[in-house]
Amino acid sequence: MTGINRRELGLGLGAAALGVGALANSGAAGAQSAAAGSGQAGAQGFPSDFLWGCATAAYQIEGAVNEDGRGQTNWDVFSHTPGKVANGDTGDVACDSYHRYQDDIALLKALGVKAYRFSIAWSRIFPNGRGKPNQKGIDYYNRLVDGLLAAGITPHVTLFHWDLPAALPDGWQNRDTAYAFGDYAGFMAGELTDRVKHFMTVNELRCFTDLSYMTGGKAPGLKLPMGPVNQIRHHGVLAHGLGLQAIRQATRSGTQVGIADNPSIFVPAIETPEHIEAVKKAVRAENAMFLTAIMEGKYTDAYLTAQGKDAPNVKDGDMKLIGAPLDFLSVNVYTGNSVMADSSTPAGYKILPHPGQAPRMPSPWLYVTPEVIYWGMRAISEMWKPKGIYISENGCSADDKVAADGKVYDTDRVMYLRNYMTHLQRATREGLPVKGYFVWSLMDNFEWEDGYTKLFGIHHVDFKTQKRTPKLSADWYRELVRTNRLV
Ligand code: GBH
Repeated sequence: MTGINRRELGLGLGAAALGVGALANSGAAGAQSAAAGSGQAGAQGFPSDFLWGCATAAYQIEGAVNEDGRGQTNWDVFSHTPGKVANGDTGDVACDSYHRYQDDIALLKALGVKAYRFSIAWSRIFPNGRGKPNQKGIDYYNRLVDGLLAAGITPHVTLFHWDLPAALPDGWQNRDTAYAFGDYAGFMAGELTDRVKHFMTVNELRCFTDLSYMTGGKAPGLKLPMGPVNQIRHHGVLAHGLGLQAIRQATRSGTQVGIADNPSIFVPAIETPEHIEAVKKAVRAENAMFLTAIMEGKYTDAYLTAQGKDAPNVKDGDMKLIGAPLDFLSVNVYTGNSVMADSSTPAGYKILPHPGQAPRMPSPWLYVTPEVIYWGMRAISEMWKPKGIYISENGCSADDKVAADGKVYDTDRVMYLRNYMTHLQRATREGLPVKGYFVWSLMDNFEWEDGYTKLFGIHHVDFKTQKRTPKLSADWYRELVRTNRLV
C-alpha cells in the first residue's frame, strides 16, 4: 500500500465521489496536492512515487539472431516454418535493438519514464539452454543495464518471454526444462544483481503453455490432448517456482522477485455486489492452473476434479516452490469479458461473450474493456493480497498510417490508453497496491504469429531504415508522465 490509512482513503474517495476536483487539480501534479499529503492520488492524480515505464521483449525487438554465439530458439524455428507467421515474417532483424539499444534508451529518456521492462534471451546466455555461459551474450545485457542506469532508468528484467532455447529436448513437455530455467534464471540474476533490483521469472504462463501446446498458434505450434497440456502447465508454474528460488539465492538482499502473468480477468456485467463477487470467483477458477496455484500454493479441487485422469503429475515439494510468496505481482492487462453471478452452476458465475458490435482494436482478440484494469486488480488484491502490483503490460495495436509530415496520429491508441488509465487511476485512488505501469510497447515490433501486421508501439519503427518516430500516443504518454495526473 502507499501508506494511506482508512480515514485518508475515505477522504480521497469522498472528494472524488463529490466531484471535488479542486484538491487534486490545484497543483502542478495532482499527487503532490492529494488529500492528507500522503502522496496518494487525489481525484485525478497518481501517487507521487508511481513508476511509469515501457515494456518490450527480446525476440520481438533484438534481431541479431546469429550474433555473438546466440543459440537457436523455438521462435526462430517456428517463424522460419512456412505458414506459421503472417507474411512469413521473422524476428531475424526486428527492431535491431541488439545494435541500437542506445537509441532505445534515448527514446525512454525523451519520454521521461523512470523504468524499462525488457527480457533476456536465454539462448544468448546459454546457447543450448544449459551448460557453459556465453560471455558475449551476458555483455550485451551488461551494456543495456549500464546504459539504462546512466540515463536514470530503472531496469525491470523478465528472464523468460517465450524464446526457449531450441536445444532443450521437447521444450516445456519435459520437466527438465523447468530445472534448466531455474539454473539459467539464478545464474543471470547473479550477473545483474549489483545493478538490477526487480526480476520477473516468466511472462504469461498461458501463452507459452496453452497457446503453444494446446491451441498451437505459438511456437512450437502443437495441439496436444489435455493430459500432456496439464503437465506442460505444471512445468510452467514449476519453472516459475524454481526460478524464484534460484533468483533469491543468487541475489543481494532487497532484490524484488515476481512474475509477469496474464491471468484472465473480468468486469462485473453491472456493479451489483453479487456480480462484483462473481468477478473474484471467475478470476480464481479460470486461472486455477496458473496464477491461482502460485498465489495459493495448490491446485483447486474444482480444477483437479474437472481434469480427472488428465490432472498433472505433481511431485513432492512442487507446490511449495510454486506457492512461495512473491515480492510483487506483475499483471499484463489487455482485455476481459464481463461476468455475472450464476447460482445455477457450481462455479457460481458465468462469462458473457462480447456482443457482436463490441469495440475492439485491430488484433481480433483485443476488445476495448478499460474497466478490467480496475476490477481485475481489485479482485486480485482482495483475494490474494499481493504486496505490490505492477501493470507490466498494457497497450494496443492500431491501424497506424504515417501522415504526410511523417507523424502517426494514432488517436485510437490515445483513446484506448486514456480510458484504461482512468480506471488505473481509480485503482490507485482507492488504495489498491498498484505501484507502476508499463506501456506495451516502447516501439513497433515483431508481434509473434501476427508478424509485423499488428503493431503495438507508441513509437513508429520504419523497418527499412530502423528510424524510430514518436507517435501521438508517445506525446500523450510523455505528458501523463510529466504531470503524473489525468486531465
Ligand atoms: C502480450 O500478450 C505479450 O506479452 C507480448 O509479447 C505481446 O506482444 C503483447 O501482449 C501484444 O499481443 O486469439 O485465442 O490465440 C498478450 C496476451 C493472450 C494476447 C492471447 C493474444 C491470443 C488469444 N495474449 N491472445 S487467441
